[in-house]
Amino acid sequence: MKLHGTLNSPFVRMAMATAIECGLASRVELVGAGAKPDEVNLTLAALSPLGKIPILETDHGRAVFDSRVIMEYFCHAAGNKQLLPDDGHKHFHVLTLLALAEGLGDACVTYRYEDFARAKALQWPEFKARQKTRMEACIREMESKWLPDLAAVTLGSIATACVLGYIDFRQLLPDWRKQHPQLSEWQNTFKARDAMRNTEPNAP
Ligand SMILES: N[C@@H](CCC(=O)N[C@@H](CS)C(=O)NCC(=O)O)C(=O)O
Repeated sequence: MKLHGTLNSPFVRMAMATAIECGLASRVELVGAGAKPDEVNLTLAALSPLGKIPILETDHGRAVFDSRVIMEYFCHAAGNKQLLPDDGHKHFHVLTLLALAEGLGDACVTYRYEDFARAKALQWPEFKARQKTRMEACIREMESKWLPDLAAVTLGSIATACVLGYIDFRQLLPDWRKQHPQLSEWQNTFKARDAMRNTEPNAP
């Protein structure tokens, strides 16, 4: 299987970390590079009209996207029932935590595009501020409501750890660790896992 993207993307990282947690690392080759928000990447566009990373090209030549579907695909391929339990209540709880982390990731990447990729004179300060407010609200909620769920290794906790790692990597919220010491401690413990150590972001 080929996973298109770069580990600098929190969405690619969570997909790759899931492959490792599922014992599929040797079957997944990471290929390609980043995707720019203002350019069509022809390789990606041939696989998905969205042209966003990650995209998984399966051994059967099919394209699977987006990150949350790829993560579920890996669990299915490995027969892993721990990362996304079948049981209805737990299943939707894990998916809700995953949606929270993915939503935080979307706000982070949107903020970064506006802040870093767009010319300063064209930036929309209210839009940037709204992304920051959303990021802060998600982190607050993760610490106040989700720590018991984060204690288990699931698709939700993997995604949360990857997105918090992205916030550090891009220095988006310099004070989040000070403001949320329990979540910070959780992330420090989680990032020592092999799946996290082997998927560190690696470029500027
Ligand atoms: N919902 C998507 C989001 C993926 C996403 O936003 N990827 C970014 C990189 S971090 C991307 O491909 N951006 C290129 C673009 O917006 O055109 C997922 O979970 O896979």
